[in-house]
Amino acid sequence: MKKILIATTNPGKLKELKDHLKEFEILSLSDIDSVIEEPIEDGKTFADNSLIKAKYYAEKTELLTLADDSGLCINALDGRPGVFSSRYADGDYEKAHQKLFQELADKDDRSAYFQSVITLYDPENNKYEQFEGKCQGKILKESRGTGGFGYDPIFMPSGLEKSFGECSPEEKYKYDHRKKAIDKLVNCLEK
Ligand code: ITT
Repeated sequence: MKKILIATTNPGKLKELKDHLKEFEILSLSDIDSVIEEPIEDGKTFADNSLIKAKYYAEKTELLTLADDSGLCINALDGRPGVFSSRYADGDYEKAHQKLFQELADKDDRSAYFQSVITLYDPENNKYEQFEGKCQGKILKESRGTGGFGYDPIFMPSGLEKSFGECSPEEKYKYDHRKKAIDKLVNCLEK
């Protein structure tokens, strides 16, 4: 069975990625003996930051490593918070939701999308592949539900009449960006 390190410090992402990769032997950062300092994510795009993380942890651990860089892009805010989604929240998502409601208060266009770029980095051959997934939808006027993580309670995907925060994990996986990227990765590994 292929062994893959999922290099994320985000427990919500880790849970979802584990759900999608049941046929692989999965390690997470907590399974690594030494504590590894987090890399600096100074890329301009999701693809840049995804590669920075995957390469960094792969070289530190010498394991086949998967990293996800993702975020919420809001059209009326020129794609913000985008690659800064985690930094925009700074650990307080309740506050981040309220800040976004304020920023969107005078905007008619509430369309937005989640994007994920997953990198699988092989340190033995210094090779990597990237896989992308997007989920279109809109930002609600109030938080709904307590499921998921991050921006899930304020995002309603196109085709559903509820927020990701109101969805079961299985419902979210029918629509979400990360599952789309993972499907492409699994397809590639099976070939
Ligand atoms: P790692 O870099 O260690 O993986 P992180 O949380 O900092 O953890 P990112 O830099 O990729 O990861 O930031 C992703 C941000 O986008 C973070 O604020 C998430 O909460 C948010 N996000 C990404 N996917 C999401 C999803 O499916 N539902 C809700 N929020 C999501």
